[in-house]
Amino acid sequence: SKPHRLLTLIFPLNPPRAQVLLGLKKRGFGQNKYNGFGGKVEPQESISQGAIRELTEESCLRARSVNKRGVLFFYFENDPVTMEVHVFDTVEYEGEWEETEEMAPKWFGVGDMPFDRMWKDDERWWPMFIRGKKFIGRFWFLEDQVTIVREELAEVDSL
Ligand code: 6U4
Ligand code: NA
Ligand code: NA
Repeated sequence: SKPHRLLTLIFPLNPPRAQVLLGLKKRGFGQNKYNGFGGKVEPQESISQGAIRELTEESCLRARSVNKRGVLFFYFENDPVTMEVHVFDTVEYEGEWEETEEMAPKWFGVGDMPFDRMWKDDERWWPMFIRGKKFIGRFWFLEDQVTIVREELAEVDSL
């Protein structure tokens, strides 16, 4: 079977869900892009525990609860690795956000997203995300990590 990487992606929303905290990624995969917070799920933790841990490592916020919002699969030309990214939001979190080694956080209006500085798939599923829907998507990228050559995206009732 092909290698498979399990990842998390979590978006802190302010209580009326009008704003979202994104991080400008300072290193590694997706460097110089704005994104939610997240990373690899570790063997001893659940997926939601991984999302909570990564949020704290990358933004210093501590989530008290998280909501499952979507699952995204990414395939890259000439790369056998499938990325399976579990997307969450949180409206219950504590602490003050801080810049970390990996991320420089910044609040954005949910209708005023920096899509030209984000992964290309984000503008496809973000409308579902802000309408409170759950979704499953699959995106096939060229090696340039910009061009999407095929996509499947659907709202779902449960994940
Ligand atoms: P380390 O090695 O600890 O720095 P780690 O934090 O475990 O890495 P990282 O930062 O490489 O993992 O995780 C990649 C992050 O990028 C995850 O949050 C998932 C996210 N991601 C990957 N492809 C994406 C895409 N096409 N669209 C998107 N987020 C993506 O919105
Ligand atoms: Na990360
Ligand atoms: Na990590």
